[in-house]
This record gives sequence, C-alpha cells and structure tokens, in this order.
Amino acid sequence: MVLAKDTDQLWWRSAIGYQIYPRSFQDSNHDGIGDLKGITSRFPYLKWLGVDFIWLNPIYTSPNIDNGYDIADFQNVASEYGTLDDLKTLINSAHQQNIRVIMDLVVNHTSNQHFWFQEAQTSRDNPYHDFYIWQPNHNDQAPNNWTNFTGDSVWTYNQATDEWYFHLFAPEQPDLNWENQSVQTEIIKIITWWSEQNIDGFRLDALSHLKKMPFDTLQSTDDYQFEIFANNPGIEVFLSLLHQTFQSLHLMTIGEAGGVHADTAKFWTGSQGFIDMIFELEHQVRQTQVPPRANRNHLLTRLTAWENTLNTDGWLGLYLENHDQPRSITVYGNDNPLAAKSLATLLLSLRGTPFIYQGEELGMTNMLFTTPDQIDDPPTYHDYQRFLAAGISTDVALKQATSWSRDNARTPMQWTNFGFSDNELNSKNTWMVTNPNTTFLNYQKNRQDPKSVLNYYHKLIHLRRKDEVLKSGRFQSYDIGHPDILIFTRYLLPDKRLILINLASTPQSISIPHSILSENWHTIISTIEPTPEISPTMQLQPFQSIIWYN
Ligand code: TEU
Ligand code: CA
Repeated sequence: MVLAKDTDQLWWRSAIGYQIYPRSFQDSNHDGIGDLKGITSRFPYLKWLGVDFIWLNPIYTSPNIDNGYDIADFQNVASEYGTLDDLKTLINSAHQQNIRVIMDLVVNHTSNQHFWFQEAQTSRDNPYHDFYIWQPNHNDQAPNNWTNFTGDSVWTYNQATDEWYFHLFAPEQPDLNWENQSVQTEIIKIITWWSEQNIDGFRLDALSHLKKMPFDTLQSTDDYQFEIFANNPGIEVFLSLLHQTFQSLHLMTIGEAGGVHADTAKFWTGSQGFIDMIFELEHQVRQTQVPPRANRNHLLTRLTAWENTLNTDGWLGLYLENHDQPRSITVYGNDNPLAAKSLATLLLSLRGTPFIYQGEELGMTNMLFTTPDQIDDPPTYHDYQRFLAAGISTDVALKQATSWSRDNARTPMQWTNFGFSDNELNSKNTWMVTNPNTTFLNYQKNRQDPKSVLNYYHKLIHLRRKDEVLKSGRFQSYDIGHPDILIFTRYLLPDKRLILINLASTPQSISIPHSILSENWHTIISTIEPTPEISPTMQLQPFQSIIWYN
C-alpha cells in the first residue's frame, strides 16, 4: 500500500516521530543484532503508543566503522538487518498501519569501501577520482592543519596517487566532492530510487557540512573551531538542488544542521528554505562530565530561542535524545522517572515535530560501564585510551570516557527482563551489552504500571494527537526568572494551552504572572497527580510539570 503522497504534503507538521536505532531495537533471529523483521514485529506497539512515522538510522551495507554512517552501498541493506525484501515488507506493513517511514541519507561522505572510493584512490585519472576531495602531497605534510569532528586531521595520505583526501569524520569516511556534478547526479539517482521504494522522506545526515571552505582558511582553536565546517557560503547551491529533487518526489526532509544557529535557521527551513524541518544541535551543553549532567537552563533558553525564531515561518524537529547523545533522564534528571515525565511534557508541548528516541518513552537511563570491552563507539574507546595514556587509573578513565558516550543511547531496547532478547541465554549474546537495569526498568513492567513513564507518554501523545492547538498553535513564553522553569502558551485563538515545565529537582515556590492569571484555566495533566489548579503562588514538587487549557 502506498500512502497518498500528494494529498497531504504537510502531514509531518501534525505528526509525532519515533527514532529507531535498528541494531538495538528488536532482534528477531537471536543473533544478538536488531533487524528489520524485529522492527516490523513492533508496529502494533508503535501504533498503540501513537506515533505517525519512524526514522530508521542507516541500514545500508556498511563495514560499520561508524555503525552504518559509513555506507558501502546506498542501494542495499546490510545482511545482518535482513534483505531488501524484508525492507519492502517493513515499508508495506508500516503503511498499512498508517505509519510513514523516513530513512537516513548520508551523503556528506561514504565508506572507504564504497565502489566509488575503491576506484577513486587507484589513480588521478580514474573517472571516480574527483568524486572525493584531494590535495597533492608536498614534503609529506598534510595540506593544512584543520582538526575534524573526531579530533584528528581532516587529511589522510593516499600512496597510490601521492595525494591526501579529506574527511570530516573517520579516515574510513572520505567526504564526497559536492562540487563535482557527477556526484550530484549520482546522489539524485539514489534519492529517486529510494522514493520508488515508497519511503516517505529522509533525515539528512551532516547536511550543514556539504560545502567546504578554501583550504587556506584559518581554523580557530577555541570553542568555535568547527564553525569552519558548517553552513558555508555556497552551500545553498547544493541545498537547492536537493530541495528540487525532494519537492518533485514529495519526500519529507529533516536536516541535521550542526553549527546552524537560530538566527540563520530561516535560510534553512520555512518558505525561503530548503528543508521541511531542522534538527538544531545547540540546546544541550554539558555542566559536569562525571556524573554526566547537562545545563537545564541552557536547554530551556535555547529551545525558547528556536521556538521564537520559527514561530511564524519554518519548522523545528524537536528532540531531547538521539543515537549521539546520552540519555536525557540521566543528564537532566539524575535518573528520576519524574524528570522523564517532565521532559516528555516539554517535548510534546512545544511547536514543531516531536521525535521520541527508542527507550526514551520507558525512561531508559545511561548505562554504568564496568569493563572497557563493553565500549562499542570508536571515539569513546579513543578517549578511554587517551585518559589511560595521561596516567589516569582504569576505573576513572572508564567513567570519564563513557559518561557522555554515544554508547549510552545504543544499548538494546529494554522490552523485557532480558532486554531485546526473549531469554537469558540470548540476552548474553547481544552486539552490545544490555543495561542490567532492564530487570526492573522495561516495557513489560512499564506497561502494567499506570504511573509509569510509558503510560504518561501514552497519555500525552494522545492528548497532543487530538489537540490542534498543541499541534499547530503558536508559541509565547513568559519570563518568571527561574533558571529551571519554563512557562509558555501555545495558542490558536481563541484557544490557548498553558504549559509549565519544571526541571528543578527540589521543591520550588513560584509566582505566576498576572497576565496569565487573568484568563480562565482548567487543569488537564500533570506529572504529579492530582493536577493542581493555577494560583498566584504555586508550590511545585520536584519535576512537577503541568498543562492547563483555557
Ligand atoms: O552526526 C553528525 C554530527 O554530529 C556533526 O555533523 C555535528 O554537526 C557536529 O559534531 C557539530 O559540532 C551524524 C550522525 O548523527 C552520527 O552518528 C555520525 O557519526 C556522523 O553524522 C557521521 O556520519
Ligand atoms: Ca538479528
């Protein structure tokens, strides 16, 4: 079945997304790796939860240097996940249940195992050579001293051509040369082919990095050192080419736009922009490394800034977690389930399209890593070894390296006492260690407990689904001068919703502004029941968040 693509082109504006990390979602054949059949088997759950579409992290053929973000074949499925037929079944079955399917499009770079690079590296005359970015070798020195996102040089030497090639990520992920029209043509073919497989859109990986600065540009050494890789002049040429393609195929797009700030967001999304929605990367900053804690005030103020910027034009992809971040309940809430409910209230009441990351709705936490062989993410292992080399003890090095590690988000989904496997034996054989707290923090237990994080998500999701104001109303915030509390309304006049988000871990006493009190509000939902009436001064319990309707 194909969902009508052109009747409801703005379907994503009122939708709720769910991000699936295929390796860790559901294993259907007991090899310890999540797979496509596993995902398909969980659609009834997603239906119950109330999500409208899924975003799948990369499932293409890949040597897995970066868990699929190093693609060796754009038009095939990695064998550990199943076959192309399994994917067709997944897409069909999703559509039958009215769930749309978004794939990850990784076109800033490929794997070095991709046919294009295999060819490109052989000689300067090879037809694929200019698919990548090369500089000649002089005196065995890298062409410049730029540092990439993994902390190494952006350049790696290639013997066969006596040249250096450019990579923003690992050396096994050479960057594509977007200046080359043949690259553009090939990428458009790939997008078109996927559209023919009936997918509904793409999450565009590392989109802000497609355009490179001239190589004699100076890279700063401060916190802004990566600005040189983001949103560079000329990127609009590539973005508009992509835009035309997506438009003509009716594909929804959400661009991961690291280094793009709220003030330039309109250039990206909105009536003058190139993509439907934007994933900004500004809202999360670290407060302490160990234990992993993020700055709550920063979260609330940055999200407010983004909401204000995109209030009348443009659209935000809302998220608190993904496969690159530690668990939100841990970094904002010290693993307190009430914090997870408060964060859920934030995620599901802002203007934009909310994305729930698998397990977030259960209140899954960071993992306490106890041995170095539990680390999977290469950059995390790299950090661990760096700490050891600096003379730090094994225990402390492990703690420091893993506290913010992406691995925290990648442990298997906690469906049962055994994680994503159905028995004890299989649960010991997973590609990545399962968080031991799955014995008490899992889907089965959550579902049965009316006060669980999961049931709170379920309630909120269904509240939003049937409320046009929460889906499309505009945003207005009120400053009450409290660092951990955000008060805002969503409005579609004459209807208004008032939302109080409290991320404080201790009781608080606050005053509600008069302009708010002059309206009539009735209580709808609270993270802590019973839902309190609104009053000029309110005593809030830790992580008590509330929604009122007018
Ligand atoms: O992440 C990309 C990413 O985080 C950077 O592009 C980001 O803009 C930068 O670090 C901001 O300072 C994506 C995927 O989400 C990640 O899992 C991959 O490892 C990466 O791309 C490479 O494909
Ligand atoms: Ca499997």
